[in-house]
Amino acid sequence: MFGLKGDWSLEVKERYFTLDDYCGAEPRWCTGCGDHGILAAVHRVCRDSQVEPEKTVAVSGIGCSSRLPHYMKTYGFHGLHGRALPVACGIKSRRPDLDVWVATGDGDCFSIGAAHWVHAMRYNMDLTMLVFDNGIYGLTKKQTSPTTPLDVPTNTHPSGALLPPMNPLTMFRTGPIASSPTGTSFVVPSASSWSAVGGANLKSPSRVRRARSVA
Ligand SMILES: Cc1ncc(C[n+]2csc(CCOP(=O)(O)OP(=O)(O)O)c2C)c(N)n1
Ligand code: SF4
Repeated sequence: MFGLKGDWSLEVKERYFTLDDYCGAEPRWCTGCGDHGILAAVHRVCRDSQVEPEKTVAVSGIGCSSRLPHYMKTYGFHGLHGRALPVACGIKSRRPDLDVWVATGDGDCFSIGAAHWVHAMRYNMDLTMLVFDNGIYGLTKKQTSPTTPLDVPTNTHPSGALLPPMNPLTMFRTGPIASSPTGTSFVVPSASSWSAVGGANLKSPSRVRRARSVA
């Protein structure tokens, strides 16, 4: 006859997640890239909040910053340039129980993805959007982005940008700029705790922007 053995239990064992439970592949960013600090902060926030890795999704567009989903041991979607937010909103609308992170660059978000960004703000879903703002197109090696300062020569504007840089914080609902790894550790947890689109514009120095213009 069938029967439950005395030592069987249907209770789920309590789990404690360490940083290793959130760390994915070895990052391929350049040594000294500011993106390393942002990734470390994201791992720490996940560990501190003890959100289940299987209930976490990292979504991105295209760019150096958009490699983040590969570096998370969670679900992930590395999408198309500028299109991280529509994918993230789609996931969140069907699965509101998931913790959704969006990694995007200043080019990805404020240039090609500008329209999506505005409408994601209108939908105002409970997700965390991190803009890795290095003021340049990093992956494609130094073209002007919407946040490139006027005096920075680039491949597309060797004499400096034509337009003054936009200030994304005038369009976010809230969120301070972090300019150092210490600041990043402060801003990323606050962005992730907002019950709306928690947006953080994170200064992330790129080696490409410091490199001599190759125009
Ligand atoms: C539709 C489309 N247009 C252009 C590109 C080329 N492209 C890839 S990444 C990128 C810009 C990346 O800059 P940013 O979003 O600031 O990210 P970063 O690499 O600096 O982190 C561009 C123009 C592309 N992949 N797809
Ligand atoms: S090119 Fe710039 S943004 Fe890309 S990994 Fe290197 S330092 Fe980082």
